[in-house]
Amino acid sequence: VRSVKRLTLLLSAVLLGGPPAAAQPLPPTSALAAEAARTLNDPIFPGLGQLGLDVRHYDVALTVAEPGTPGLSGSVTLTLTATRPLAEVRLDFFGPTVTAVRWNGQAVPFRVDGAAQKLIVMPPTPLLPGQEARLSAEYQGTPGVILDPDLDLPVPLGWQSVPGEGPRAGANFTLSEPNGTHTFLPSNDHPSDKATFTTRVTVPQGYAAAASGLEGPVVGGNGPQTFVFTQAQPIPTYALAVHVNRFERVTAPSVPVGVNGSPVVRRDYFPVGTPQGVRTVYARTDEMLRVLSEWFGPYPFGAYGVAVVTPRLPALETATLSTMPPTASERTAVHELAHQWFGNAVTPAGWADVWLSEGFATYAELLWTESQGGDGQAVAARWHDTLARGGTRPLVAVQAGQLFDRSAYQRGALALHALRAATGDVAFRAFLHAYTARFSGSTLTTADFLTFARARTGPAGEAALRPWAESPGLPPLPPSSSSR
Ligand code: LEU
Repeated sequence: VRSVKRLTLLLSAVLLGGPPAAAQPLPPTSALAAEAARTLNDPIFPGLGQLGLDVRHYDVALTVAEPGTPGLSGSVTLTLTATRPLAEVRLDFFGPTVTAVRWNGQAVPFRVDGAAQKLIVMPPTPLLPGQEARLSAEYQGTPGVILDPDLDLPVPLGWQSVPGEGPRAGANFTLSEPNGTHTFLPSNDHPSDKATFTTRVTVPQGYAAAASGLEGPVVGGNGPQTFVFTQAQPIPTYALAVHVNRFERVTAPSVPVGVNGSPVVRRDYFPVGTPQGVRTVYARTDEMLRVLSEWFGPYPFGAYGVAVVTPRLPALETATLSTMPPTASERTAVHELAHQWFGNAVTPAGWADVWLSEGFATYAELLWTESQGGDGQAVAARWHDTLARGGTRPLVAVQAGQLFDRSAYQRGALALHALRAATGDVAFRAFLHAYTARFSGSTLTTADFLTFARARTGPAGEAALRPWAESPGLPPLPPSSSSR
């Protein structure tokens, strides 16, 4: 499987135009460990983030002058606070050349450490806990390419460029999970530091931009136009969507499944010429929103839809606007929608806990199957079979190659199936509602999850989860939960 993935990786690099000439090959994530003393010390990605830094908001402006080519110019203003005194701010950045940095409007010294993938900024005085500062950075050129050999993913991460070909227009988009956002945006690029975003994207006439959040009025007339989006609820950095393409924006009536029944704006973006068969996969998004919000609680954001891309990459649950390859199935559509609750609203505190995203999103596939009259227990049995044949591990990942493996997905889902079998459907549903109400907008670890499960479902619920969380072997298939 590995060599097939390696080949796909090479192929997709070629299809995407390959790494830009200026990009340096990356050291493995393990080589960035020296940085760890000052970072968040994520056991999987020790180089990411800065200890004590809390980014509240990113106000991002990107200009894409030639869609389909990698170049961009950007400017971002971060609203910062700190939980410990910071004499310097060390943002993750593996992006274009930085031309200016300002601190509360005043030019300040900075340097770029390419090996550590950091933009290091020296404020006039240390940032102290309780203070707020605005850090602005301007940059221009070619984003870096993260092709991490430790990470078993068939795609270079971060800012993607797809050259035009025949009738197909050139396009750009983000595909950043887990650590690609800092190829195009100086950021505290770790899921434990969620933030809100304003994203302004300027594109040539005839193109459209799409990004996470609610769309504001388009600015500009003849010539370049600026599309503006507001993501008002905090999200992890990897979940920021930015898309540039010749798009058809297809709207549908909003669906009243938000907090207190508030309307969820519905819009999908299809590249001009997207075949009907690709669009059909999203024909039942409204019903998916209803089914999943009954299980999980109110939909956590103000909008939902998909942006379809042309390369055959993995799908990604970018916030409010999932990024979908043309090959995605209805099952994938449900999976990415479920990630809006689990991943984007309720976020794992570190990469080791990524099953809290993938296990829940995978379980949503079973819930959808049942809602359509299908046999959920048969789905669970297939997952169990896959794990029995292919091997498995405890839920907390210990290396990068495990982040998106079948244990994160199927074993994580079976842990929830076990909790449901132990508690019955009514209590399981109540648990899920309480869980999203408690952790929406914040982050948690696997230990926090087990503590919360015990508090809500008692020792029986926790006892059902423990072997899935901790046993090196494969626990038995949980029985079907009759509607108790
Ligand atoms: N989170 C994605 C998913 O929905 C996977 C990622 C590696 C692109 O499965």
